[in-house]
Amino acid sequence: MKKIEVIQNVLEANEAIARRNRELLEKHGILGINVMSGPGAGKTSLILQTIAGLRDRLNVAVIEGDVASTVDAEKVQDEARAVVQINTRNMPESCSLTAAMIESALKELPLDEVDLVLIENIGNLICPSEFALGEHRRVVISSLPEGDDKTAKYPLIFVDADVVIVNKIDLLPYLDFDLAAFREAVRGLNSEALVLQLSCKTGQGVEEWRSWVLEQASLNRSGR
Ligand SMILES: Nc1nc2c(ncn2[C@@H]2O[C@H](COP(=O)(O)OP(=O)(O)OP(=O)(O)O)[C@@H](O)[C@H]2O)c(=O)[nH]1
Ligand SMILES: [Mg+2]
Repeated sequence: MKKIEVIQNVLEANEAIARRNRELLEKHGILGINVMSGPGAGKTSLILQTIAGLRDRLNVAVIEGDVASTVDAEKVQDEARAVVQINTRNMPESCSLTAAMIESALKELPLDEVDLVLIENIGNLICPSEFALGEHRRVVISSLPEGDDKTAKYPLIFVDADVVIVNKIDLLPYLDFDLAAFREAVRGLNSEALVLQLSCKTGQGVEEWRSWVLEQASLNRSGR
């Protein structure tokens, strides 16, 4: 019982900070999107594709989460309006970003000059589903080489997603990935989620994703 109480307390404390983060974002009219996936599914690639196509319309800041290294922050630093790297290696929660980490990162960003904050979460499909960050929207990327059974193995992360992206669609001819079964499984867990098939490599489907982001930014500005 004690252990359960402790976990409950950690998550409640996280929720309180997440609410503060969200209020801060809203004060500045910023949309926050939490990008989650297993390692290597394409989070950084999607962030780069998003900035590349929306640069003229939105000022984008990026918060990069990784256990170690600044590899991803270096990839986006020339493209984003601002970038902050969080390394979770020595933190109590190393397998997910937490609201407290985002609170610290937001202090480093020029919030008055930003319309969209893209948060790249730690690459795994388990812990990030537990920790609210104060984001407005949650995106989960599943990529073809991972296999079409991720919904069955890691259902929780799909339940709260606003968008599920099936990335690396360019690899479809080479892999046994049952797209119809995957879509059906997502729908079984979360009937509201938008499912988008795309390739960050070829750009296929990326415009639809960018349109969704623009639409969400405009809904956010009008307070919805
Ligand atoms: N063929 C193909 N490769 C892709 C696509 N998107 C990303 N990749 C490649 O997949 C690898 C991982 O992509 P990243 O964007 O770094 O993935 P990530 O989710 O940020 O990875 P971590 O931060 O390590 O968890 C890179 O070699 C990318 O070039 C795609 O649509 N098609
Ligand atoms: Mg990455």
